[in-house]
Amino acid sequence: LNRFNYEDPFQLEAQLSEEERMLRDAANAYAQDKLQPRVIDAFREEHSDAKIFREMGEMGLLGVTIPEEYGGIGGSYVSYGLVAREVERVDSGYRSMMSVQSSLVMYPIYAYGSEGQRQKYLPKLASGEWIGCFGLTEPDAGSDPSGMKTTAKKSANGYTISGSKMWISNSPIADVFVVWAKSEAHGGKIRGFILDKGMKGLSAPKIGGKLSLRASITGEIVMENVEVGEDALLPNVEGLKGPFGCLNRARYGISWGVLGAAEFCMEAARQYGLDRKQFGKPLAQTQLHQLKLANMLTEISLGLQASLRVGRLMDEAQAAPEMISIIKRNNCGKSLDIARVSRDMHGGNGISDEFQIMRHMMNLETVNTYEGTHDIHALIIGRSITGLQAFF
Ligand code: TGC
Ligand code: FAD
Repeated sequence: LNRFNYEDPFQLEAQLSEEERMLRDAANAYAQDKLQPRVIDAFREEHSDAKIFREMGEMGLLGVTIPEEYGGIGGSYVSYGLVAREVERVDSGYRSMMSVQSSLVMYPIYAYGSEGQRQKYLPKLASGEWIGCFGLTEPDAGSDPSGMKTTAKKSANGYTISGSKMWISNSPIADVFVVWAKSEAHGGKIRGFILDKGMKGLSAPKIGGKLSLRASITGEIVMENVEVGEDALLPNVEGLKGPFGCLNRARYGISWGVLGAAEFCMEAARQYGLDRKQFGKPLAQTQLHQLKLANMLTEISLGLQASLRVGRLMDEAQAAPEMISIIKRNNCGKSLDIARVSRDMHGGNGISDEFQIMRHMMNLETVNTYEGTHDIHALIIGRSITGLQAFF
């Protein structure tokens, strides 16, 4: 009989290349040595440490899939997913900082930008010297970004951008703002613009009082007649496929990331059940405890295999957006359930931040909502099954 290892149920390890394993191990060491010791206080105090971008940059964790000539490491999408899993094993907020920078700021500049824009922005974003944010969502346009009100009007030297964005990760500390607006000069089509911190009329107030992702700063982007040159326009994409092309990558990374958080919650429940005795025996020796662990392990292992498969297809340029919707939706929803059950299995201790489960649980509430809510991804999948769109 072959031996079963609950820590690697389907032998994922054997399905990775040597290069992928090395980057994963480096990300794990960084996350455990440098992020884990500060996360409890950061979450408690709602403190986002901007130094983390530099640290991640030094480790090669920003823009993993971006070619080396622009400061990335030219890694595979599977490598990117493995990094997300290791960072989110510590905290979804730290993974959020990394994935916004990589998939939502560096990717569009790389994929849709001019050579000048690539040279100007990518190396400094890769090193973490500059922090980026991505403005799509607005106060009145969340699940339906086509309803955005932000506009770009042609001006003498470029464009005048007006509008506001809501719930934007990193925005209060950002140097670089990738913002999507309806451009009058392009027939009202959605276009991407790169704005720089300090531009007249541009501000990014912090949104306080979040009970989730407290280690990752979130804000608005307020644009009051911001004047930009022609060189601020991302020249090579128009329409919603611009932002969606970025979201495909970020959603894929999230599908791996949340499983890191789920793995943490499962391992904590396992250990707690082995250590804690009630009714004269370890909790882990009860049927209910084992059933919950078995459910967790099953969902985590299936989710990892699915993300690996989609990652390999992305590396072959064969992945469809609906595949990404399946893994984003499934893995977020299942990880949130796992965190909630693990919280319960810890009894009273489960509500203490020292045990860290409830922080993951609260974080995963956001991750289940952003980048397309659980329900929105169901509608994307449903549209492909029936051929009928049910959004409006
Ligand atoms: P629809 O008519 O379906 O499509 C419009 C155009 O876009 C193209 N397209 C895609 N292209 C690439 N990838 C995809 N996944 C694409 N999906 C659609 C499509 O082909 C079409 O192109 P064209 O050339 O024909 O114009 O658009 P719709 O308005 O009906 O879409 C509906 C819906 C609900 C699917 C979409 O609006 C949606 O996904 N809504 C969710 C919004 C969302 O995910 N927002 C995320 C904001 S960013 C964020 O949350 C960051 S959190 C960061 C962190 O901290 O990690
Ligand atoms: P709504 O769209 O108003 O949805 C409310 C509810 O209605 C949801 O349950 C939804 O599933 C449901 N619903 C909506 N439409 C339908 C329908 N047709 N049928 C059935 N149910 C429906 N955005 C960015 O652009 N950049 C960022 O960096 C970013 N970071 C974020 C960070 C945090 C901490 C948070 C909380 C959000 C962030 N977002 C960001 C925004 C995020 O993408 C949106 O919150 C998300 O897309 C949902 O939009 P909404 O909040 O307006 O909810």
